[in-house]
Amino acid sequence: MPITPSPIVILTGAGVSKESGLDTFRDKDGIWAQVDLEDVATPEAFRRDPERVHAFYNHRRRGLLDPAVEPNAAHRALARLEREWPAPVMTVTQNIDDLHERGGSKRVLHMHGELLKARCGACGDTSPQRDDLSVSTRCTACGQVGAMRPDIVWFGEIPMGMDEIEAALAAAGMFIAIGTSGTVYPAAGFVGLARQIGGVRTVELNLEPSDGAALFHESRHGPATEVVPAFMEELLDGVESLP
Ligand code: BV8
Repeated sequence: MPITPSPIVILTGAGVSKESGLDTFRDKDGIWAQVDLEDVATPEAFRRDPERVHAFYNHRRRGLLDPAVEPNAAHRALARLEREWPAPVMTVTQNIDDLHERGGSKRVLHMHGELLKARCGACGDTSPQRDDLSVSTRCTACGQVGAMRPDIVWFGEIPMGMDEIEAALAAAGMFIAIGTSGTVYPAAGFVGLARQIGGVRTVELNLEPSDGAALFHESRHGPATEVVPAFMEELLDGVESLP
Protein backbone atom coordinates (compact mmCIF):
# COMPACT_ATOMS: atom_id res chain seq x y z
CA MET A 1 0.00 0.00 0.00
CA PRO A 2 1.72 3.23 -1.06
CA ILE A 3 2.32 5.56 1.87
CA THR A 4 2.16 9.36 1.76
CA PRO A 5 5.57 10.47 3.10
CA SER A 6 4.52 12.86 5.90
CA PRO A 7 6.69 13.82 8.90
CA ILE A 8 7.26 11.07 11.48
CA VAL A 9 7.77 11.41 15.25
CA ILE A 10 9.43 8.46 16.96
CA LEU A 11 9.32 8.06 20.77
CA THR A 12 11.78 5.60 22.25
CA GLY A 13 12.25 4.19 25.74
CA ALA A 14 14.61 1.85 27.51
CA GLY A 15 13.45 -1.20 25.51
CA VAL A 16 15.25 0.06 22.38
CA SER A 17 18.60 -0.12 24.25
CA LYS A 18 17.96 -3.40 26.08
CA GLU A 19 19.61 -5.56 23.39
CA SER A 20 22.64 -3.30 23.54
CA GLY A 21 23.07 -4.45 27.15
CA LEU A 22 21.47 -1.52 29.04
CA ASP A 23 18.83 -2.28 31.69
CA THR A 24 15.22 -1.19 31.34
CA PHE A 25 13.35 0.24 34.34
CA ARG A 26 10.21 -1.78 34.87
CA ASP A 27 11.09 -5.23 33.61
CA LYS A 28 11.34 -7.78 36.45
CA ASP A 29 15.15 -7.41 36.49
CA GLY A 30 14.96 -3.68 35.74
CA ILE A 31 16.52 -0.68 37.47
CA TRP A 32 13.48 0.11 39.63
CA ALA A 33 13.49 -3.50 40.87
CA GLN A 34 16.99 -2.85 42.26
CA VAL A 35 16.64 0.68 43.64
CA ASP A 36 13.73 2.93 44.65
CA LEU A 37 13.36 5.86 42.25
CA GLU A 38 12.52 8.08 45.25
CA ASP A 39 16.06 7.50 46.53
CA VAL A 40 17.97 8.30 43.32
CA ALA A 41 15.81 10.03 40.67
CA THR A 42 14.18 13.06 42.34
CA PRO A 43 15.50 16.53 43.30
CA GLU A 44 14.61 15.71 46.91
CA ALA A 45 16.84 12.60 46.80
CA PHE A 46 19.71 14.73 45.46
CA ARG A 47 19.27 17.30 48.22
CA ARG A 48 19.03 14.53 50.85
CA ASP A 49 21.97 12.37 49.74
CA PRO A 50 23.86 13.73 46.70
CA GLU A 51 26.63 11.16 46.93
CA ARG A 52 24.08 8.32 46.68
CA VAL A 53 22.56 9.90 43.56
CA HIS A 54 26.02 10.50 42.07
CA ALA A 55 26.96 6.85 42.75
CA PHE A 56 23.76 5.68 40.95
CA TYR A 57 24.49 7.73 37.83
CA ASN A 58 28.26 7.17 37.94
CA HIS A 59 27.56 3.40 37.83
CA ARG A 60 25.21 3.81 34.84
CA ARG A 61 27.63 6.18 33.06
CA ARG A 62 30.48 3.67 33.42
CA GLY A 63 28.13 0.96 32.14
CA LEU A 64 27.22 3.04 29.08
CA LEU A 65 30.93 3.67 28.34
CA ASP A 66 31.69 -0.08 28.42
CA PRO A 67 33.07 -0.91 24.92
CA ALA A 68 30.65 -3.87 24.79
CA VAL A 69 27.69 -1.46 24.79
CA GLU A 70 27.03 -0.51 21.18
CA PRO A 71 24.06 0.63 19.08
CA ASN A 72 21.90 -2.26 17.88
CA ALA A 73 19.93 -2.97 14.68
CA ALA A 74 16.95 -0.97 15.97
CA HIS A 75 19.06 2.19 16.46
CA ARG A 76 20.56 1.71 13.00
CA ALA A 77 17.14 1.16 11.40
CA LEU A 78 15.88 4.44 12.89
CA ALA A 79 18.94 6.26 11.51
CA ARG A 80 18.22 4.72 8.07
CA LEU A 81 14.61 5.93 8.21
CA GLU A 82 15.84 9.45 9.04
CA ARG A 83 18.22 9.34 6.07
CA GLU A 84 15.87 7.83 3.50
CA TRP A 85 12.36 8.99 4.45
CA PRO A 86 11.34 11.91 2.16
CA ALA A 87 9.92 13.98 5.04
CA PRO A 88 11.30 15.05 8.45
CA VAL A 89 11.88 12.32 11.09
CA MET A 90 12.36 13.35 14.73
CA THR A 91 13.51 10.82 17.34
CA VAL A 92 12.31 11.88 20.80
CA THR A 93 13.94 9.64 23.38
CA GLN A 94 13.27 9.13 27.08
CA ASN A 95 16.66 7.43 27.20
CA ILE A 96 19.73 9.15 28.58
CA ASP A 97 22.19 7.01 26.60
CA ASP A 98 23.85 8.14 23.35
CA LEU A 99 23.08 5.03 21.31
CA HIS A 100 20.73 6.79 18.85
CA GLU A 101 23.50 9.22 17.93
CA ARG A 102 26.13 6.48 17.77
CA GLY A 103 23.72 4.49 15.59
CA GLY A 104 23.62 7.38 13.09
CA SER A 105 20.51 9.38 14.04
CA LYS A 106 21.09 13.12 13.71
CA ARG A 107 17.78 14.64 14.90
CA VAL A 108 17.50 13.28 18.46
CA LEU A 109 15.76 15.07 21.34
CA HIS A 110 16.61 13.75 24.82
CA MET A 111 13.51 14.80 26.77
CA HIS A 112 14.91 13.28 30.00
CA GLY A 113 18.43 14.60 29.49
CA GLU A 114 21.76 12.88 28.82
CA LEU A 115 23.96 10.70 31.04
CA LEU A 116 27.13 11.97 29.31
CA LYS A 117 26.40 15.59 30.26
CA ALA A 118 26.62 17.44 33.59
CA ARG A 119 24.91 20.64 34.70
CA CYS A 120 25.98 23.21 37.29
CA GLY A 121 23.20 23.90 39.81
CA ALA A 122 24.77 27.30 40.50
CA CYS A 123 25.31 28.82 37.01
CA GLY A 124 23.32 26.41 34.80
CA ASP A 125 26.29 25.66 32.54
CA THR A 126 26.15 22.20 30.90
CA SER A 127 29.22 20.30 29.76
CA PRO A 128 30.23 16.86 28.48
CA GLN A 129 30.76 14.40 31.36
CA ARG A 130 32.43 10.98 30.95
CA ASP A 131 34.12 10.70 34.37
CA ASP A 132 32.44 10.22 37.74
CA LEU A 133 30.67 13.21 39.30
CA SER A 134 30.84 13.89 43.06
CA VAL A 135 30.07 16.62 45.57
CA SER A 136 33.64 17.83 45.14
CA THR A 137 33.40 18.26 41.35
CA ARG A 138 34.13 21.88 40.43
CA CYS A 139 32.11 23.70 37.74
CA THR A 140 34.47 24.56 34.86
CA ALA A 141 32.37 27.67 34.08
CA CYS A 142 31.82 29.36 37.45
CA GLY A 143 34.28 27.47 39.65
CA GLN A 144 31.64 26.51 42.22
CA VAL A 145 32.32 23.22 44.02
CA GLY A 146 29.47 20.91 45.05
CA ALA A 147 26.79 22.20 42.65
CA MET A 148 27.35 19.76 39.78
CA ARG A 149 24.56 17.27 38.90
CA PRO A 150 23.82 14.95 36.00
CA ASP A 151 22.08 16.86 33.16
CA ILE A 152 19.06 14.62 33.59
CA VAL A 153 15.32 15.23 34.21
CA TRP A 154 14.24 13.67 37.53
CA PHE A 155 10.68 12.91 38.61
CA GLY A 156 8.91 16.14 39.42
CA GLU A 157 11.13 18.14 37.03
CA ILE A 158 10.03 19.56 33.69
CA PRO A 159 11.10 17.46 30.68
CA MET A 160 13.29 19.09 28.02
CA GLY A 161 12.14 20.24 24.59
CA MET A 162 8.41 20.05 25.26
CA ASP A 163 7.54 22.95 22.91
CA GLU A 164 9.56 21.36 20.09
CA ILE A 165 8.00 17.96 20.73
CA GLU A 166 4.46 19.33 20.71
CA ALA A 167 5.14 21.24 17.47
CA ALA A 168 6.53 18.07 15.86
CA LEU A 169 3.48 16.06 16.97
CA ALA A 170 1.19 18.71 15.48
CA ALA A 171 2.97 18.42 12.11
CA ALA A 172 3.33 14.62 12.09
CA GLY A 173 1.47 12.12 9.92
CA MET A 174 2.78 9.16 11.92
CA PHE A 175 3.75 8.56 15.58
CA ILE A 176 5.76 5.44 16.39
CA ALA A 177 6.47 4.44 20.04
CA ILE A 178 9.30 1.95 20.51
CA GLY A 179 10.45 0.11 23.66
CA THR A 180 8.50 2.08 26.23
CA SER A 181 6.04 0.89 28.88
CA GLY A 182 3.93 4.04 28.52
CA THR A 183 3.93 4.68 32.26
CA VAL A 184 5.84 7.97 32.61
CA TYR A 185 4.22 11.27 31.72
CA PRO A 186 4.24 13.47 29.72
CA ALA A 187 5.87 11.00 27.27
CA ALA A 188 3.10 8.44 27.84
CA GLY A 189 0.58 11.09 26.80
CA PHE A 190 2.14 11.78 23.37
CA VAL A 191 0.10 9.08 21.61
CA GLY A 192 -3.13 10.67 22.91
CA LEU A 193 -1.89 14.11 21.83
CA ALA A 194 -1.02 12.77 18.36
CA ARG A 195 -4.49 11.24 17.96
CA GLN A 196 -6.19 14.38 19.30
CA ILE A 197 -4.45 16.45 16.61
CA GLY A 198 -6.11 14.11 14.11
CA GLY A 199 -5.14 12.10 11.07
CA VAL A 200 -2.05 10.66 12.69
CA ARG A 201 -1.25 6.95 12.24
CA THR A 202 -0.04 5.62 15.63
CA VAL A 203 2.12 2.51 15.83
CA GLU A 204 3.60 0.68 18.83
CA LEU A 205 6.69 -1.51 18.40
CA ASN A 206 7.37 -3.18 21.74
CA LEU A 207 8.28 -6.52 23.31
CA GLU A 208 4.76 -6.70 24.76
CA PRO A 209 1.67 -4.46 24.88
CA SER A 210 2.42 -1.26 26.83
CA ASP A 211 0.08 0.46 29.28
CA GLY A 212 -1.13 2.63 26.40
CA ALA A 213 -1.45 -0.16 23.82
CA ALA A 214 -5.18 0.44 23.26
CA LEU A 215 -4.40 3.95 21.98
CA PHE A 216 -2.36 2.70 19.02
CA HIS A 217 -3.88 1.99 15.60
CA GLU A 218 -1.30 -0.74 15.06
CA SER A 219 1.03 -2.78 17.35
CA ARG A 220 3.87 -5.12 16.49
CA HIS A 221 5.31 -7.15 19.38
CA GLY A 222 8.79 -8.65 19.58
CA PRO A 223 12.39 -7.63 20.29
CA ALA A 224 13.27 -4.19 18.93
CA THR A 225 16.17 -5.55 16.86
CA GLU A 226 13.60 -7.63 14.91
CA VAL A 227 10.39 -5.56 14.77
CA VAL A 228 11.99 -2.14 14.19
CA PRO A 229 14.15 -2.97 11.12
CA ALA A 230 11.24 -4.95 9.62
CA PHE A 231 8.77 -2.10 10.08
CA MET A 232 11.20 0.51 8.72
CA GLU A 233 11.83 -1.71 5.68
CA GLU A 234 8.06 -1.84 5.03
CA LEU A 235 7.71 1.93 5.37
CA LEU A 236 10.58 2.62 2.98
CA ASP A 237 9.41 -0.02 0.47
CA GLY A 238 5.97 1.62 0.53
CA VAL A 239 7.48 4.98 -0.36
CA GLU A 240 9.70 3.60 -3.12
CA SER A 241 6.58 2.19 -4.86
CA LEU A 242 5.11 5.70 -5.13
CA PRO A 243 4.86 6.94 -8.76
C1 BV8 B 1 6.64 16.11 34.98
C2 BV8 B 1 15.45 10.00 34.63
C3 BV8 B 1 5.49 18.18 35.04
C4 BV8 B 1 16.71 9.66 34.02
C5 BV8 B 1 13.15 9.57 34.22
C6 BV8 B 1 4.07 13.46 41.41
C7 BV8 B 1 4.92 14.58 41.39
C8 BV8 B 1 5.47 15.06 40.20
C9 BV8 B 1 5.22 14.41 39.03
C10 BV8 B 1 4.41 13.29 39.06
C11 BV8 B 1 3.82 12.82 40.22
N1 BV8 B 1 3.09 11.72 39.90
C12 BV8 B 1 3.20 11.46 38.58
C13 BV8 B 1 3.98 12.42 38.08
C14 BV8 B 1 4.39 12.54 36.72
C15 BV8 B 1 5.71 11.79 36.62
C16 BV8 B 1 5.36 10.37 36.25
O1 BV8 B 1 4.94 10.13 35.13
N2 BV8 B 1 5.52 9.43 37.21
C17 BV8 B 1 5.20 8.04 36.92
C18 BV8 B 1 6.06 7.13 37.79
C19 BV8 B 1 3.70 7.82 37.17
N3 BV8 B 1 6.48 12.45 35.57
C20 BV8 B 1 7.37 13.39 35.90
O2 BV8 B 1 7.68 13.69 37.03
C21 BV8 B 1 7.96 14.11 34.70
N4 BV8 B 1 7.85 15.53 34.89
O3 BV8 B 1 5.59 15.50 34.95
O4 BV8 B 1 6.74 17.48 35.13
C22 BV8 B 1 5.31 18.59 33.63
C23 BV8 B 1 4.68 17.76 32.71
C24 BV8 B 1 4.50 18.20 31.40
C25 BV8 B 1 4.95 19.44 31.02
C26 BV8 B 1 5.59 20.25 31.95
C27 BV8 B 1 5.77 19.83 33.26
C28 BV8 B 1 9.44 13.79 34.57
C29 BV8 B 1 9.57 12.33 34.14
C30 BV8 B 1 11.05 12.04 33.89
C31 BV8 B 1 11.59 11.23 35.02
N5 BV8 B 1 12.92 10.75 34.70
N6 BV8 B 1 14.38 9.17 34.09
C32 BV8 B 1 17.07 8.26 34.32
O5 BV8 B 1 17.36 7.94 35.50
O6 BV8 B 1 17.07 7.49 33.35
S1 BV8 B 1 11.86 8.57 33.76
C33 BV8 B 1 12.33 6.95 33.53
O7 BV8 B 1 11.16 6.25 33.08
C34 BV8 B 1 13.31 6.82 32.43
O8 BV8 B 1 13.75 8.04 31.91
C35 BV8 B 1 12.55 6.10 31.35
O9 BV8 B 1 12.87 6.63 30.14
C36 BV8 B 1 11.15 6.42 31.70
C37 BV8 B 1 10.12 5.58 31.04
O10 BV8 B 1 10.50 4.23 31.16
P1 BV8 B 1 10.64 3.37 29.80
O11 BV8 B 1 11.69 3.98 28.96
O12 BV8 B 1 9.30 3.19 29.20
O13 BV8 B 1 11.23 2.01 30.36
P2 BV8 B 1 10.40 0.83 31.05
O14 BV8 B 1 11.39 -0.07 31.69
O15 BV8 B 1 9.28 1.39 31.87
O16 BV8 B 1 9.72 0.07 29.82
C38 BV8 B 1 10.56 -0.60 28.87
C39 BV8 B 1 9.64 -1.19 27.82
O17 BV8 B 1 10.46 -1.82 26.84
C40 BV8 B 1 8.70 -2.25 28.36
O18 BV8 B 1 7.41 -2.05 27.82
C41 BV8 B 1 9.30 -3.57 27.85
O19 BV8 B 1 8.30 -4.52 27.56
C42 BV8 B 1 9.97 -3.12 26.59
N7 BV8 B 1 11.13 -3.95 26.20
C43 BV8 B 1 11.98 -4.61 27.00
N8 BV8 B 1 12.90 -5.24 26.23
C44 BV8 B 1 12.62 -4.94 24.94
C45 BV8 B 1 11.49 -4.12 24.91
N9 BV8 B 1 10.95 -3.67 23.77
C46 BV8 B 1 11.55 -4.03 22.61
N10 BV8 B 1 12.65 -4.82 22.55
C47 BV8 B 1 13.20 -5.29 23.69
N11 BV8 B 1 14.29 -6.08 23.60
